[in-house]
Amino acid sequence: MTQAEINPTAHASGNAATDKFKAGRVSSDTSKERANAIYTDLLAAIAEVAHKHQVTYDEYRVLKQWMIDVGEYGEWPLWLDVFVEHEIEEINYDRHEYTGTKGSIEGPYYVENAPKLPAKCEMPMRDQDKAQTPLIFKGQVTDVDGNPLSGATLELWHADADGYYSQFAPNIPEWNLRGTIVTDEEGRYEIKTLQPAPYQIPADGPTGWFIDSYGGHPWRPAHLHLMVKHPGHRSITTQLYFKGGEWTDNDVATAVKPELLLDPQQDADGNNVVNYSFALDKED
Ligand code: MBD
Ligand code: FE
Repeated sequence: MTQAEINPTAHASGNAATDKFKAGRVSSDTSKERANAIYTDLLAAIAEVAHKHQVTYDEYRVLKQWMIDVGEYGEWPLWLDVFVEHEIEEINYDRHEYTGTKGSIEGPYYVENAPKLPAKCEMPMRDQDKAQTPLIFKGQVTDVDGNPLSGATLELWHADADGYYSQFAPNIPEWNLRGTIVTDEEGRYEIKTLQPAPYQIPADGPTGWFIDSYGGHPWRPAHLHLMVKHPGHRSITTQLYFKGGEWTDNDVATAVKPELLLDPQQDADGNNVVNYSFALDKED
């Protein structure tokens, strides 16, 4: 095995995320008038910052080199989702009068169509994953009035104990720690997985150099990613964190909300057990 196969590099995970994103070609119905307003304000904001800080030619050239590097390492999905997505998520939540479960950022490592699993299930995992502290995550999907939503899907994905996501690091089974759980007649689910660990975003590429350049850190608190869907209801993309966990107060991706903190309790068998339910708003 080469070193690159043992330790996934920023280059490899970045390019995997970029390829995944490019596969679903995106579009937006933004009008020319709106595009013009956004572009004008964006350039004005850049001009203001450049003048305020009297940006030098060396600094301008370093920025240009860095942006080229981010592209070549495939790290635009990573950099944008870490530093910008939380603002977009907040804007689009605040624009509506939602009362259901809070969302959070999707991040770069979601994959559609994870295999379906029954309401009571264990996530696909290897022996090394089973050696970690088990986490039993259970609850119910309802509408905002508390009516159970049977047949709702709960897509769950998270990193292994080493901080690697299947399909974005080598030598991990394709759907490891990824699944689409279908709720039962009462909208309930009970999922056995592993207790995730704090997560360091890939730091050996241009996103890591960027963080180093201002003396920051590349850590996110331990988290579970979820997408919860039911026909006729607004889909929720969110993340759940752990109360008192490291980095919950200074997530590099600024994506923690107090409503999204879990507080699991240990049962007699040594499992961490937690109840967390989701309320879905009606579709707009
Ligand atoms: C992650 O796992 C993640 O959740 C985010 C937001 C960014 C990078 C890696
Ligand atoms: Fe993540």
